[in-house]
Amino acid sequence: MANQAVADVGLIGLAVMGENLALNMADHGFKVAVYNRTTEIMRKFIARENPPGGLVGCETLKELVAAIKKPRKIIILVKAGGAVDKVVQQLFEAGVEADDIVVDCGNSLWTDTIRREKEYASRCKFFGSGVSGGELGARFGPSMMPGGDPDSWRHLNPIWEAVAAKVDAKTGKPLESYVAGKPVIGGVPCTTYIGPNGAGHYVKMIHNGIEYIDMQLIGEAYSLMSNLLGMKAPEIGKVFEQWNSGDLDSYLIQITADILQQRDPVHPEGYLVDYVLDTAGQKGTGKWTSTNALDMGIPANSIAEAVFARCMSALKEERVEASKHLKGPPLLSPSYTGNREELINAIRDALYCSKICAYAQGFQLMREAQKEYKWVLNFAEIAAIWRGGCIIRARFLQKITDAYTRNKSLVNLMLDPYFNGQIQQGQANWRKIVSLAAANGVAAPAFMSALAYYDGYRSARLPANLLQGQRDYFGAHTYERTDAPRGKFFHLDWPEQTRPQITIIPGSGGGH
Ligand code: NBP
Repeated sequence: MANQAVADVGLIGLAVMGENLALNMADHGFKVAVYNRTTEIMRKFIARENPPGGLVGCETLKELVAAIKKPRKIIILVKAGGAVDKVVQQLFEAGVEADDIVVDCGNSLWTDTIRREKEYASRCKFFGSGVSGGELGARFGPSMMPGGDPDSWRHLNPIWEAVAAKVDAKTGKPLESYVAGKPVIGGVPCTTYIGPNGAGHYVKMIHNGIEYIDMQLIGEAYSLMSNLLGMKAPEIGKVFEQWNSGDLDSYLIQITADILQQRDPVHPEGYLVDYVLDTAGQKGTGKWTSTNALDMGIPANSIAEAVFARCMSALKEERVEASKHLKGPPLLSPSYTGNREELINAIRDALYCSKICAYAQGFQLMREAQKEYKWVLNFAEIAAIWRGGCIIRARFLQKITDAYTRNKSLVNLMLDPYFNGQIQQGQANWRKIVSLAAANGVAAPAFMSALAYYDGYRSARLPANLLQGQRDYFGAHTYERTDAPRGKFFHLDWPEQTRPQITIIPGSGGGH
């Protein structure tokens, strides 16, 4: 236990993320004062793990505050929500001062971070940082998305850069974080200053929204191989293994290959995935992304579809019952009698094209949010720090980094020549897979919604003209005309008038 300020940094919350991030910091030479609300957890952690002199166990927050050198840097890794505010209040009581930097590294809602920074401004420098990579990421190198006061970032930067995952400067490929147990020096760290107040947590939320759709798309590819071709889990696992050596190379594809080839511990003759119940949980960040998309009016339909797909999966009992009554086309196994290799390639193309749309939606959200919150986000850097450490890390992210490096004002990722080219190459197969899914009654909401996004976005004219007619008919909500300047609104006296009269309405339209 410490009786003087010896630690470089403090950490509160010793669950999965906190313990591992503390060890990661200690490995990189930072002395870390650690505290957990339940003291026994801290004691056990120190007894089990303490690398020589790297950790300072603290039984109270007062002890923790006293143990850290000034200006103090204190990381909070507790359950997101009210617990963060409780801990901050307790830190004030424990002696935290106005120059101290209190960093919330949990999955906090970005608007909470904006509020907290303002609310606590006179008592500490409150800072928010997204951390992605789960347990292993926290231990060996996560992707970190810091947001807050730039001066605080100067103090945090050396720690963040040291502990973050590293990628090769030229190829963007993740590097081993530790060789022979020693942290690797060099490489480009997967962290960069994102922007003020809630920017870091916002970008982390988008990362998680993209993670939802990435996982859903992979799930649909698996389902299509299983339902259309009658393939078994390990065979599909081998396909994912192959895909992982091409453009789809990513952490999620790699773990999917492993998961599908994992034998079941209870029935070793079978495969684990076949015994896992098909109901997915969620912790809310995908829902936040989708709600934010609706709030800002951005068509992130595939991200929302991935959240709804989890909601649908959760209706297990209802689905089981409905499956007895709601008939679709007969599901033969295999129902596809064409060339199997060609179909597998088509599924790969559909996955890749859908993935481009999903990321386009995530970046479109960030583009809009920066206007709303007056941030200046660097999309090339955001894509670059997702190349390693985080759950969505992928070869693909180097392509996104390149796209935004070529054109930092790119309006939509799909318009980048590389991604546009990929969609042109893959779209016939993408359409084939969506058609086959529909014809065979296989649910593929993410593939389908991504295609709808693509077709909607590339349509110079959509049927919203009719919709505006309907809105004007029942609610006098007005419409704009193709033969008049934008912003000029018209209303027709429907249909009671024998000869409809057009009225020009000053100002904007409204209503439902
Ligand atoms: P959890 O989110 O499971 O939270 C558990 C920790 O919060 C424990 O240390 C617990 O202390 C502490 N805590 C709670 Br709950 N209420 C508290 C309170 N009122 N005062 C003080 N401490 C309190 O931990 P986690 O999974 O390590 O995640 C930490 C943060 O990182 C979360 O925001 C999470 O969303 C985010 N995150 C998690 C992952 C992941 O893979 N798990 C990945 C990325 C981000 P106790 O031991 O006394 O109960």
